[in-house]
Amino acid sequence: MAPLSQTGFRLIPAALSVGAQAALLTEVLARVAQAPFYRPVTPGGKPMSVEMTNLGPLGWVTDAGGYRYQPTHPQTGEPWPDIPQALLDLWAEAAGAGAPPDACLVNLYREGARMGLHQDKDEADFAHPVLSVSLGDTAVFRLGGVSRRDPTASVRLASGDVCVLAGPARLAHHGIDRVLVGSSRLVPGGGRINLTLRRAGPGPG
Ligand code: MD3
Ligand code: FE
Repeated sequence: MAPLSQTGFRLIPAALSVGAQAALLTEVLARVAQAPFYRPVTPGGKPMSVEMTNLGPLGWVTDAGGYRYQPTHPQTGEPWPDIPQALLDLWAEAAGAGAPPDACLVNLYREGARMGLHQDKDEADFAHPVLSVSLGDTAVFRLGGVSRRDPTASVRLASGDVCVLAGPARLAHHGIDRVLVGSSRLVPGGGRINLTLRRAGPGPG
């Protein structure tokens, strides 16, 4: 693949100040109290090392029934809590004036959690960008190309960093190789929280 800067991958280092990171995390954790983190199971039956929950009208889930978006928490049966306004504002600023996000996946990486190389292909329209916010411990992120065999590059994502994936990068393979334990003190109990905003469903825009 072409250099990262030409693929539609945009990293905005320290997009959020330390104060903004803490305020956002407080808003997210208040919602997590209503929609607790749980450990999803892949369609093949393997528990993921990353714990997850969602905010917004739609949430990404995986279980024996496959990968999909659904409006309710798989364990509580309740609708997902709303997306904090600060995240909607960030999307409008950084991802553009298109359709607003309808899904925010919240990934929790405690010690040893990782995410294998994959593509995000469960959304209705790949023309919409994806925006990710990193909070807490620094992650070693791997970004490849649209083909699984394309070369990959390693990028560190630190607390407060935002990345926007648009154009060809929207369908690039990517994953989290590891998290640098103890590199931040932001997340209570340690680790890393990643917020991924997406337009998952069909509809306006
Ligand atoms: C590149 N999450 O939830 S965020 C995921 O840090 C996911 O938790 C990772 O991959 C995490 O699906 C990476 C950065 C990211 C998000 C979406 C992308 C990178 C992406 C979509 C296409 C290409
Ligand atoms: Fe992904």
